[in-house]
Amino acid sequence: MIERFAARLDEAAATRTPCAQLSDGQTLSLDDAYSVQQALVERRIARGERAYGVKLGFTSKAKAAQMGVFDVIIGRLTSGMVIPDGDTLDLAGFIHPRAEPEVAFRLGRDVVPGEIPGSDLVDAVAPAVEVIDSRYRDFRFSLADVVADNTSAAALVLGPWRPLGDEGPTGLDNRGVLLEVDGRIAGSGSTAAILGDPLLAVPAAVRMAHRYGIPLPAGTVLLAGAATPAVALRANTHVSATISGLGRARFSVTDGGGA
Ligand code: 0L1
Ligand code: MG
Repeated sequence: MIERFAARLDEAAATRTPCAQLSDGQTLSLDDAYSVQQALVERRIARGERAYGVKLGFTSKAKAAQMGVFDVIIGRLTSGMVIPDGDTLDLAGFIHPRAEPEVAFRLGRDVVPGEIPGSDLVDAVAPAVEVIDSRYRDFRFSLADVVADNTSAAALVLGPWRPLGDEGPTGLDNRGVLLEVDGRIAGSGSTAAILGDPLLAVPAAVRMAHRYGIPLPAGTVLLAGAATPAVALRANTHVSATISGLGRARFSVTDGGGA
């Protein structure tokens, strides 16, 4: 069942054809869903991608309440998902992608299995955009479905890194966040929407990674969660996320014909 479900999601992504939810007509446990996620990521690795990082979902109280969930979920980022800052995303590679502004952290050392991390674990912070793209029809899913679908992970853009601790006197817990499309505000909020303080994503990610056997070596990138609702991407637009005091991550969107 695990391999069959992973194949269905993999094919949906490869053919840009959304599929039915895995939980339609049958029970999918959360543990099985994480096994499907693992099998899905292994398919990407087998095709030559590298493990790049992890991401958290449902870190905002509003989104978690909407889904009726009480804990974060974890997904995996691979090298093929990375779009260089300022580069282009081609809509032809996605089904119905949406962008959300995030804070990214980089781990400065390996996480030892079972450890409870201290503040020395993170060495850098950056503004980021995550592109999510559900492989399910109409972006509709149960909790287990979205976990199996690697938490809708599809692409990411990172702005400039800066050493953690060098981001000014005010901490990261209430920074202004702007998501702009063609210079117009598409979303605005505060980093407080990410677990109350995006730094709390670090122990949360370590806890989830331990639970599901995900290695966290030095250099792992962690997307901490969205600070505003995600916006649907349209062709021939320019998207940017700005986090006050951290800077900006940006990209252009084409439909294959150039922006
Ligand atoms: O990164 C996210 O917050 C996505 C979590 C999965 C739910 C969704 O696709 O909206
Ligand atoms: Mg996200």
